[in-house]
Amino acid sequence: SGILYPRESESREVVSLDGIWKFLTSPTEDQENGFRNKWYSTHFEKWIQMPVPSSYNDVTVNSAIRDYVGWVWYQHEFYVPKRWWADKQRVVLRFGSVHYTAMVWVNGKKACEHSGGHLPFQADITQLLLYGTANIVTVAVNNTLTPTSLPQGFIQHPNDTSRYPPGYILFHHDFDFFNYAGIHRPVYLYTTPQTYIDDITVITDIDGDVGIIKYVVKYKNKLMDLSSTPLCTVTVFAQNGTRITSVIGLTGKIHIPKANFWWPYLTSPTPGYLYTLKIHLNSETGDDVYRLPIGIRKISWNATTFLINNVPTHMRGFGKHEDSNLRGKGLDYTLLIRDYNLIAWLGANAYRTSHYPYAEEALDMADALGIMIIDESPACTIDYFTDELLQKHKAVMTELVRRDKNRPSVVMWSLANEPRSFRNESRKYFSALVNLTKSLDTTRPVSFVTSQTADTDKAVQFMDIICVNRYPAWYSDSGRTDLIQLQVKNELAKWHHVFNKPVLVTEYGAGSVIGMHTAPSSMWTEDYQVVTLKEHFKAFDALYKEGFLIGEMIWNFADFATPQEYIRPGGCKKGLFSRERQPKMAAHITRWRYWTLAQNSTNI
Ligand code: E9O
Repeated sequence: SGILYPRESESREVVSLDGIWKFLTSPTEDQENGFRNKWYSTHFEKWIQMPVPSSYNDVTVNSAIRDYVGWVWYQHEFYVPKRWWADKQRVVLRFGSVHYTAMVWVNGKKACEHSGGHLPFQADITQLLLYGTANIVTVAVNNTLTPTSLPQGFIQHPNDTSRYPPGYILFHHDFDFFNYAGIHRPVYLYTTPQTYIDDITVITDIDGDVGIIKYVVKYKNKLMDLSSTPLCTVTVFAQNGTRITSVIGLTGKIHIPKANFWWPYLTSPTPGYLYTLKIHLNSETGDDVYRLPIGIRKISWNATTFLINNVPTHMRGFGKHEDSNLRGKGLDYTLLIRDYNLIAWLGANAYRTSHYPYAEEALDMADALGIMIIDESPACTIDYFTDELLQKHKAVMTELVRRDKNRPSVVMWSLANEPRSFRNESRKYFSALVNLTKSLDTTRPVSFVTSQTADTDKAVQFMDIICVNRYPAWYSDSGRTDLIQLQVKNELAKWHHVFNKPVLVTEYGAGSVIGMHTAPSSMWTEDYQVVTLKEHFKAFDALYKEGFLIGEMIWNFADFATPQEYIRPGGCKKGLFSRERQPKMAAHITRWRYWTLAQNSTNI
């Protein structure tokens, strides 16, 4: 089945279930309590209030909730119009994401379950609903990560009773961001008719100034058998709403003469140009209409260059996180728009969804503004490569491509961040994963992000583009900013010469505590972060002349929360912006550089 974003139309209604839900945690030592006592079949007796969407961790003042590991429970009451039943509507309950494992009941009956904290899931709940009285939805959420989850996490039960009370749980993971949990993204109810558009796949291409749209529409039919195939009409509208052309058929190819192509930010006066594809399905059970925004563009690459619409393109950007004060990883529209305002202010044209798939609402903005996205799976820092993990990883890539395949902003798939790809087992593992991903999508490059070296990495050979994280003068040769140029130039050149592929720097940078200054610069000051970036800029300029560097991404867009550790002064401080999204000195020099690069680029 498909997982189209819920959109209102003349045949579909969308109702948001976001708001304040009831919330409680299971007793730490009795995780089965809620299941045994069927908390999903009655109103919660005791609860606190919890916003949805949001992480639950930082909303209260209780460290037991912030640091909770195990099952928490959410509950909410809602009504649906009686006419949905009368009109024989199919009703779907859809979660944008719940971290990490979720079980959902509607009126005491199991509706669905899902594991994986960053991708949508849904269930047809038509038969579970009560039409004319209150409905209750209950969601049990478990944030525990295991050796076979993506990302991996590890639970320990220490048995040294002189240091830990009996039953004490220690939880750790090898990635540095806080494992926020809860109902992180919007919850929607939406309706469709009995025969409905289930999925749409769009692939675009260009030929001179002609845009080519190839599409496939899949429909499903709920109850009775249809005696004839539904009629599918596809109409293309320009961004200003003008109707351009219509074709008929569940699959087809549309030519748009003198098309407005989708261009990255600052390479055209109309970056992120979107057409609308209106799909109209007419069957004996009625009409279904779905409107999909699409961008017409072509991606290509060779041994040195990455091209959008046949124009060599450099990425200027950073890695990000879904992270903010109080909300944790919960979607927040104010934060979302603030971030895109800052991205535009910087003159950036790209970012990586480090280290998991981001909210669909965030990618909508990238589509519309022309921000290129490296769409990353949640496989951060995987250490052990087992068959079981590979099966999970394949399933996640399948879900990710299914969700994001039609997005013009998504220009590359990232299978993982910093896996231990010096291990021999990583060879077979990633070769299988690359093959799977390429079988799902032939139009985008597939890669992963390595922190190994050209000599030790066993899996980078399967990737289309070499993505490297490097921290000279921070994690190695700390304090020695005078070495940055030499090391960056030599290292990146080596990657290219060994593998004969384009190279992208996906992480570099330094931590700075906002407001801290020294002269000469020293680690953790804003001055040091500025010097670190400037030295990299000089190295990159030299490498652009050699022709194989396709972009630069700073770690990180903004400061973010980490577990409490003595090496982290209140979180990761490598942000260009503070966690409150105010600029550090480094943001200003990055802005100067990115606008200069944009103006010098050949395709402006
Ligand atoms: C992943 C990112 O999420 N990369 C880490 C970042 C960090 O600062 C983290 O926030 O912890 C850096 C990995 C460093 C790899 C460089 C290897 C060179 C060592 C000699």
